[in-house]
Amino acid sequence: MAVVFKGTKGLTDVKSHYCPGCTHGIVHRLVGEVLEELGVLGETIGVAPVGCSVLAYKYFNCDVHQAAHGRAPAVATGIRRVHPDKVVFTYQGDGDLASIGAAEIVHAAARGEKFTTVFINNAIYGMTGGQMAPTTLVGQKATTSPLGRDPKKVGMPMKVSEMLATLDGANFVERCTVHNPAGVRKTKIALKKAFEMQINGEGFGIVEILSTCPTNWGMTPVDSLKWLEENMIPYYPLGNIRTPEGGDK
Ligand SMILES: Cc1ncc(C[n+]2csc(CCOP(=O)(O)OP(=O)(O)O)c2C)c(N)n1
Ligand code: SF4
Repeated sequence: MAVVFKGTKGLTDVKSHYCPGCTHGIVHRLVGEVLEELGVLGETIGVAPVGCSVLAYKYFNCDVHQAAHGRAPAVATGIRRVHPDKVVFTYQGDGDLASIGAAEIVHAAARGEKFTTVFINNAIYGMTGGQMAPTTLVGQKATTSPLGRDPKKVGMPMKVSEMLATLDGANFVERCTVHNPAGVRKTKIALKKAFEMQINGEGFGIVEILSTCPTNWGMTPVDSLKWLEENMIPYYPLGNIRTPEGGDK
C-alpha cells in the first residue's frame, strides 16, 4: 500500500501536552520535518522558551536547551558562537518573545546572530491563563482585558516581524500561518529557507507563524481557525518581509 503520510524522525514518540486544536503541534511537526529533510537533526540544538512550548525539549528529536523568561535568543547566541558548526534555533511564543524577552530578540537580530527563530503568534499568553500579550488584537478579550484590548490605554498590537525587519542584521523575516493546508505548506517552505540560510552561514532569520489558542480564546478548534483568518491575518499580513536577495516589502 502506498504511504501517503508518515511521522517525522524530527519528533520523538512522546505525546504532547498541547490542548486539542492548538497549532503548536503543527509547527512542531514542520520544524521536525525540515530538520530531518535537511539531514541536520544530529547537529541541531534548539532552545525552548517559557510558555506552553516550555516542554518542547521533550518533543524535538534533537538536543534542546531550556531558557528562562524570554532569554532564548541570548542562550542561542551563546550556543551558536561556541558551536559554530551546529544548527541552532529558538522556539518562542509571543509573550516570551515580544514581551518578557523583547530586548533579547531585538539585539540578537541587530547583531545578525546566525540562528533561526520560530515565533508562534497566538495573540495571547497561553500557558498562564490567557492574559493580554503585546500581540493581542484591538478589542480582543483576555483575562487582563475583559472588555477587549483598548489601544488608548495599552497601545496598538506590536508587529514584531515588521519591527525586526528594519534591522540590518535580520536577514530573513517572513510571516506565515498554519490555519489551513496552503498555509501549512508555505510555512514549511519558509522554515526550510530560514534553516538553509543559517546552514549557509547567513545571518539571523525569523519565521512568525500565526497560531491558535482555542483554550484561552474560548472557542472550538474550528472556530479558532476561522477567527485567525478573519481577525489576525488582516492585521498581521502574510508573506516575506525581508530576504537577503533584497526582497524587502
Ligand atoms: C518576567 C515574567 N513574567 C511573567 C511570567 C509568566 N509567564 C510564563 S509563560 C508566560 C506567557 C507565555 O505566553 P506565550 O509566550 O505567548 O506562549 P504560549 O503559552 O501562548 O504558547 C508568562 C506570562 C514569567 N515567567 N516571567
Ligand atoms: S493554552 Fe493555548 S497555546 Fe497553550 S497548549 Fe492550550 S491552546 Fe495551545
